[in-house]
Amino acid sequence: MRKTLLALGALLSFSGTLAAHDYNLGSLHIEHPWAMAVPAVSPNGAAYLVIHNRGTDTDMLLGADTVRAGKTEIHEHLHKDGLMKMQKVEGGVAIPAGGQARFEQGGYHLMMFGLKQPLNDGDKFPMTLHFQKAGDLDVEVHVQTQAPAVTAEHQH
Ligand SMILES: [Cu+2]
Repeated sequence: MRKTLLALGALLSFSGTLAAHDYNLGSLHIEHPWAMAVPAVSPNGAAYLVIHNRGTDTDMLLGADTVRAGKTEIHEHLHKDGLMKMQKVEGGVAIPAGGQARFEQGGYHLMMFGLKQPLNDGDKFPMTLHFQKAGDLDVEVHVQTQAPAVTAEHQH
């Protein structure tokens, strides 16, 4: 607990705000890529982010890559026959013009298979996002133990 408080204090004094980070690529705005911390024995992990499209054309997230894992796939969670299962999304996820695509727990996620190092709280690692129209974007994924809070600015 003491360690957590110290870490939080360091973050607050560094940025003066919550440690959210975001990116712009053309008319796309990519909000806080993050991954859930997993136990060291876990071979796989999942990354999340929200993509806003401020343009007038639909774009697609086709996939992602990271050196941290052997393979990264877009997945979605489905409720089927009373069970929660996940499956690979073929063809990518649309980011509608004026809209957003949300990758969050219980929905779309970037599934990382064959982690080369455990995902420990506080880690940061690079990931490349592949968009159909906007091209590639390198982002930094922050490993954390809780989903980021949805801020008022982003509730739209
Ligand atoms: Cu998955």
